[in-house]
Amino acid sequence: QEYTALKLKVKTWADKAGEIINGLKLEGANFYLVPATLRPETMYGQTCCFVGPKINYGVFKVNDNDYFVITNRAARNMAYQGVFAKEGNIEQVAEIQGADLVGTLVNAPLSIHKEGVRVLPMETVLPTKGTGVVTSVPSDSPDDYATIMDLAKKAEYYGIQKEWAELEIPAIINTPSYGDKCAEFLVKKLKISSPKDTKQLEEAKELAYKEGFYQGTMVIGEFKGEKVETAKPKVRKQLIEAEEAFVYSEPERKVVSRSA
Ligand code: ZZB
Repeated sequence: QEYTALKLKVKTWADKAGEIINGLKLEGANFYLVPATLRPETMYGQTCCFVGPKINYGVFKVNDNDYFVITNRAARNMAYQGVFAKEGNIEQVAEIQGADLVGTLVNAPLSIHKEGVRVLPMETVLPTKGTGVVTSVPSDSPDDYATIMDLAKKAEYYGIQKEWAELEIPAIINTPSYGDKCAEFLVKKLKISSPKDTKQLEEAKELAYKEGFYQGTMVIGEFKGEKVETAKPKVRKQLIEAEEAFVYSEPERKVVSRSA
């Protein structure tokens, strides 16, 4: 599986994460949350960044100035992909639980939300996939739409500020069957009422992928008016050239349904 790994630079840490990071005394260092995505063309629509609240994340040294917050498993994969200074070598400087990252403000490349987006909890993040960090695009990902709606509805229960989950969701892609925001359309059509409706969400995701990729047209950004098929590699190339993203591959894994 070949992903685009996106660098979401930390602007301000949530309290608990900040205590851990300050304790490292790495003055002037840059820290990034690094989600892995298959949909670089949707990055204009990022409204938050999800972590699994119970997942343990490592803070890994990339070079003298930069550190990535990802799972240990992802760091081990990256170590053999020329991401870190020394091939095959990982240097972990701290560990932070997902719950302690919630509330951190990060810069999301290309997002319409230039002021940054928040790190929020998502119970269904898989620690065994990608980097364990997920960038949220509620216009085009049914999982993200269902989760963000739930977070806004139960902000207090989740211990977050409601407005963190209420950033504007811009339209990114138009599709003939599902309109401008296919995730919202599909969540309603399949009567999905919670992020725990994993079976329907799996179906919605498949439909959204197919329709978006084969029938979608960009309605935002530099490649507005172009088919998703042609815009996708262009947006990806742009992000990589700007050093805001890099290629991240992971060994093919057995496909296990999320509801299993
Ligand atoms: C942004 C995005 C925008 C995504 C979209 C999807 C969609 P897949 O398809 O299941 O193989 N993802 C990445 N890592 C994880 C994880 N550890 N746990 C849970 N979800 C994860 O997985 C690829 C997508 O699943 C990734 O691409 C990421 O969300 C999420 F409009 O990034 B995506 C119709 C989907 N649309």
